[in-house]
Amino acid sequence: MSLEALIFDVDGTLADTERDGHRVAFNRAFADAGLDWRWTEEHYGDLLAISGGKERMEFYLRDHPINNLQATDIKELIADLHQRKNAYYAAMLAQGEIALRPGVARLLKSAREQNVRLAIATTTSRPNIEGLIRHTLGTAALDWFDVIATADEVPDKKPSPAVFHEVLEQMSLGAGQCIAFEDSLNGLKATQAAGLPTVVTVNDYTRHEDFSSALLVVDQLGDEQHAMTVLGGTAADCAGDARIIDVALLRKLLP
Ligand code: XBP
Ligand code: MG
Repeated sequence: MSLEALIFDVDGTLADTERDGHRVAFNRAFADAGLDWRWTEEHYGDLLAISGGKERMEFYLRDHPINNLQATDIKELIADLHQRKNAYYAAMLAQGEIALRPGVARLLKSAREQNVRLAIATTTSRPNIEGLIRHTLGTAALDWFDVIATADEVPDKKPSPAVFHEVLEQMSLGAGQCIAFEDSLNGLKATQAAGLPTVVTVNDYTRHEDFSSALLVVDQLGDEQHAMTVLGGTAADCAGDARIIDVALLRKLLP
């Protein structure tokens, strides 16, 4: 099958947004709201098993109940905290505090040059992904993506494949014509449920997860300064001693 499109996850894949981005912003929102909640780097790693910032807070609230909070107020509280969190996160993006991972800009640009289409499939909110692209690649880069599907349009979050189904439908492509990029097990479960061959770029929060059924597992996409290390995957042998993931290698990997 010929390679027509690359579909990227955002958090943890395009950029390491979680530990020093969303987590810090959540803690600032909690402090603003007068809550004594504080998510440490380590505990946040466990909380990432829950996809979606609102769902993550709802999950945490179950073990950290707030006195006199009525069930009907919970939704309002979570929405307020999430809005505050995203405002702090947007400010961090605008300050240039969050960079793309090595090789991401390179691969996006070379895919475009070779007429391989681009899309984004994420469980984060639309302003978060648009802010990330705008403040790393520039506003014009938003047009590089044929589809940007977010939790705002697809509330059914990973590991549900819904967001990938949405992307494939909007692009009029079959799963076998695309390669997805993910960093987490929830992400891989979602891509595989949609039938998408997947390259996993692990990060510190996810490198212990079992990605053996992915097409390729690497520590990063790699660039001139940072050669990637192949960690596993069903097509690991095809990668040979490649230093970076480029379109030629992706074409070779595609089953
Ligand atoms: C990312 C998420 C998001 C972010 C925070 O998962 O689960 O919840 O942590 O963003 P993925 P929001 O990388 O699989 O897309 O607060 O907007 O949910
Ligand atoms: Mg992710």
